[in-house]
Amino acid sequence: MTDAQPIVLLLSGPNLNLLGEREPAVYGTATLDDHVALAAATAAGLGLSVEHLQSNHEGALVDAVHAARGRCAAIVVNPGALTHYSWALHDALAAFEGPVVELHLSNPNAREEWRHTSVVAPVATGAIAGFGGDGYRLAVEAVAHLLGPGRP
Ligand code: CA2
Repeated sequence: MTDAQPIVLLLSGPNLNLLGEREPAVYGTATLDDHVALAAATAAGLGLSVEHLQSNHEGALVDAVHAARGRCAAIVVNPGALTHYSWALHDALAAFEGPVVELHLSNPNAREEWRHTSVVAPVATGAIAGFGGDGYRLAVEAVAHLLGPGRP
């Protein structure tokens, strides 16, 4: 019998369910399902599994972070616009014991001024931004490196 694979919780914030339908010039033509499939395939190749939740509700994302404590090995989070103002998500992520990778399709620092602040960044292990859908692969690879060879 093999040990269960460590779980990477992938969280997607508000409006990311609309990917592929609008704003292709900024966010590309792939859907969120496409991105989740890439993350899951990357994880499988690295001996990890992915659980995904998309929500347009801040509290649902906070609840998911709480439920990940002691259960998931790492979190990859694209908080959407919550990135820029959700101190509730900041506090929840601060209480998570494993690595946290902040992920963005676009590069918020190259966009409007209000996107330059991330309240998630101070509680993230690191961030991947501006690589489009490839970021989902990069984020899972970063998690695998962070968990290391003797990962949980
Ligand atoms: O670049 C990213 O991944 C963002 O997290 C996307 C957020 C934005 O508020 C952040 O500043 C950067 C917005 C996600 C909304 O996605 C849409 C997709 C299609 C149509 C409309 C919105």
